[in-house]
Amino acid sequence: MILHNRVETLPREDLEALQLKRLKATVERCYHTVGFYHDAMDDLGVKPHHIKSLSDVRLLPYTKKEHLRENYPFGLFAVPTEQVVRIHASSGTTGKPTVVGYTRRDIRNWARLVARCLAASGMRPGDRLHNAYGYGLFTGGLGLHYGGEELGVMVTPMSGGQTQKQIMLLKDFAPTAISCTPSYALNLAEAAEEMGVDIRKLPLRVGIHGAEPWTEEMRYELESRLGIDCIDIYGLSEVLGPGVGNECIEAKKGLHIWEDHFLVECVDVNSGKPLPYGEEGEIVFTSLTKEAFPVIRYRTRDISVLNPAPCKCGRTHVRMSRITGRSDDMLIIRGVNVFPSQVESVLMQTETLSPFYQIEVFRKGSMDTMVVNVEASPPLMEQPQEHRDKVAAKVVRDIKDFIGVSCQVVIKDVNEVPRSEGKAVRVIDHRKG
Ligand code: DLL
Repeated sequence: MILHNRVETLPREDLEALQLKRLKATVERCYHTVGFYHDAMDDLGVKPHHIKSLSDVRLLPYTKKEHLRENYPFGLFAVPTEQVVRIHASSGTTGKPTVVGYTRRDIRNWARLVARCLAASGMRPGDRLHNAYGYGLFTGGLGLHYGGEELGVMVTPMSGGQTQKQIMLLKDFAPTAISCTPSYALNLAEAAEEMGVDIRKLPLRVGIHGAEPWTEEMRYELESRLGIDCIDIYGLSEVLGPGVGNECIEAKKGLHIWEDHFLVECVDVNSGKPLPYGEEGEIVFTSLTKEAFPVIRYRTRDISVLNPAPCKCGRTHVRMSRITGRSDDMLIIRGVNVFPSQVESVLMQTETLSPFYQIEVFRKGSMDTMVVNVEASPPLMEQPQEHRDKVAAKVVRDIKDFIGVSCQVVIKDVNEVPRSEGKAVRVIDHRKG
């Protein structure tokens, strides 16, 4: 195992003692410095001294995205803005973005955490990282950038877009690792093939992919087309940015949450009731070390399962399964809950289809219709329409069997589904006007 920090293999007892010490300090500070937390705790009649064990976190109020919006832009900062050295913000498709801040120490901790992610992904000092996450308000670009430098790797700050230039630099700079969203990795794979560049023959060894849901099937696709190990990295700007958790290359089975910096819970999406390990629910984080923007019980809306079983890599930190999706991205089609990742799974098991897809949802009268647009693979393109219709009918059946919803499947020609340069837009919901 390539370990970047001994804390990753601490016995649980010691790790939990460290968490408790940090939790008490965080709650104390939030209560006394952030009006929102002070009022929310007073409303529940809970004081910092009530936190005596880790499970007492359940006494604390939840924080939700709307609370960030209500306190826009700096209302939840726990330090004076003079101590804030960096701001990031969520893309916020509607209304105001959510703003987060970092002190100098937060930036250092963040870099160290991302360095741990890169090390867990199999990287080591001396590697070269081609960083194709977007730079700017989005945390992906700068997050991976500082983490790479912290680990001691040569970082190319490529950002997203300029796909052909990316391929040229992948050839010329000979990076051993690439970081980008899985959907952009697929876009790059396709572009390289079109340009006659075989990425599998380049020194590239590992891909660090996250910022959007993706499936095991997508991992196999990327690994075989790029000839690399593809590793899942997780995070969200409200809690840190990338680097809250990462898979280990040894197991590639769930993301180790860096529990020395975050207390993680899984709760029922509707009732908010804490769930035992192994049950699927919404992931909730409390930050344990953040200075400028600590969060208490932040409801991520990300759906997953926590697994405390020991991992073959030797890390003792709990693992979170691949995110199925966000509760707010879940489509309800005639009463059936559908995550785009479930549709992805089915499509990617159909060999004659290419992995480029987009889902549209329409409402006609009171009837919801889900249309799955997916591109044909080149061999299918050569076949008569009749053959395509047969493939489409099979996918309709498979989606009905595996997900339980009836839908329409439209098989498109190459390049008819938009290519992603960052987070893919998987769903266009025409019901939302
Ligand atoms: O996406 C941070 C990030 C950048 C993570 C680069 C990984 C790599 P936000 O823009 O705030 O931050 O979006 C956070 O993206 O709540 C999840 O819904 C989703 N997400 C992030 N990582 C994963 C992942 C960044 N590995 C939101 N799998 C989160 C599935 C992910 N979804």
